[in-house]
Amino acid sequence: MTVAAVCLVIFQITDLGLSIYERIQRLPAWWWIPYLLLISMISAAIGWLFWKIYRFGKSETIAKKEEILTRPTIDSVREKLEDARESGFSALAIETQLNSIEAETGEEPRRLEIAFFGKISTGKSSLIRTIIPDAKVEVSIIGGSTAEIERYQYRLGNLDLTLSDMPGTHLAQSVAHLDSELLNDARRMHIVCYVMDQDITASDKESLELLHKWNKPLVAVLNKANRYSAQDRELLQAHISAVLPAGTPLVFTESSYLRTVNKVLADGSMASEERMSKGNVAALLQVFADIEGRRGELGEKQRQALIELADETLSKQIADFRSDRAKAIVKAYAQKAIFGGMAAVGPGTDVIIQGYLGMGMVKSLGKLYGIPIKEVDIQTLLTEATGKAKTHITLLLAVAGNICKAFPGVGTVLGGATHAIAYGLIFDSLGLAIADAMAGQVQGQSTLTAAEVMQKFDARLADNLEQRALSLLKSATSNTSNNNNQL
Ligand SMILES: Nc1nc2c(ncn2[C@@H]2O[C@H](COP(=O)(O)OP(=O)(O)OP(=O)(O)O)[C@@H](O)[C@H]2O)c(=O)[nH]1
Ligand SMILES: [Mg+2]
Repeated sequence: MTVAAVCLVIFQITDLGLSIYERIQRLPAWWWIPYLLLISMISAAIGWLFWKIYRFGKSETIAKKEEILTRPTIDSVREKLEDARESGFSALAIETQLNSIEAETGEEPRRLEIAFFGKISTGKSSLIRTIIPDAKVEVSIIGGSTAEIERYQYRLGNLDLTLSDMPGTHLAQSVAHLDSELLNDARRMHIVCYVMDQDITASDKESLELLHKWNKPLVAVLNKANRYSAQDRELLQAHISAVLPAGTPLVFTESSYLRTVNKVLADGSMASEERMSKGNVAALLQVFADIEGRRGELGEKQRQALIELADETLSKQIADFRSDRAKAIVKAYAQKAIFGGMAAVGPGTDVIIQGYLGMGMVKSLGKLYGIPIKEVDIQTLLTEATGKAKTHITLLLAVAGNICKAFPGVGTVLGGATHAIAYGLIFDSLGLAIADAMAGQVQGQSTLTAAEVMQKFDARLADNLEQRALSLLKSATSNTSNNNNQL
């Protein structure tokens, strides 16, 4: 049936096309050439329109991805700070940091700071002592000898370098256990020498990938190379180079270290003696010498790293600030809901949730998170929340009833206390769910969906209810007595 219909349509179109073609042939060229041109232009325009509609969603997602990948700039960090300031946030330390980063714009760094970073006991301190023999560097067979970053000044040709001896990334099995402060310290330096003393491990790779993701110029160092035969070195060279982030040079070094030498004395007896081995850091020094011409680029990368660190610290501080404020807002509204519940003529969740209280809470949270939500969307959200709350109301009333029984005086202090506490729990759950959903949104854009909020609301309505009801009741009664005292 369908095939027949399709064939019929094709025949009709062909028939129409042929009859038009026949008639056009009979017309003079001055008539049919512009006519065909017009038809092609209209078809091209329609085709282009369809293409645009088809590409619309896709190009937007690509644009969004690019936006996410764009690295922050001083201006974007300032803008973020400005937006958060509108809800009462301030971060003087970050502003000072931004000012000092800005003050150094365009200048090539006179001194380059190189971090000696890596797992415990790989020989970071020994390497520095080999490069600068007079330096008083703490070296120990027991890991953890370097507890804080120690800085040593070193001049190589025309280059002024600061070699920074970092504490070993202690027994970390993975980056998740790494001291993030330590990683951030490494991130602030111009170059990171990642020191290993064996084949590259999974945690080495994780650290290196993280540093590479931050665009940090890296040098991989395989120290204690004297422990390996020429053949093993070749295998290590091939294996490590294959997994290093692109463009990372790998050098083999041997630091000078205290070794025990046994010798035969003149009387034939044996004696052991401790001697400092010579070490060999020539390959590493060569890499350092080669960076002379890269000062500008290294300075720029370090500046960018500082901006990114400031941006991350700021985002974290803003998130903490908003989370604290959101909790305070939700708590205040939950208390208002308790008093609203007591004042209500008859128990009914709709009046309270969909009334000015619910509206006020969502608006306050939206303002705090810089998420614009239309009034109609708030209404939809609150209607859905009311429906959801109704499905939980029996349980909520039971929990609230138990709490009231445990505090017999409450019934007299708070009339209709059971319903009031249940309302308080609903507001507390809804507010925290909205705040949680808003915290995951991109500033200034509203992609907040009622479904997402309802999912979180559902979880909150079943979470630790007794404890939360108790704390709501305590703060409500203390507020009541405060109010009474004030009267
Ligand atoms: N065989 C050999 N041993 C070395 C070499 N370099 C360092 N060592 C020994 O490795 C041990 C640890 O050296 P450190 O320089 O303290 O290592 P580190 O990486 O600074 O250690 P932490 O600061 O504790 O993380 C010491 O016993 C050194 O003597 C080397 O090239 N070859
Ligand atoms: Mg050390």
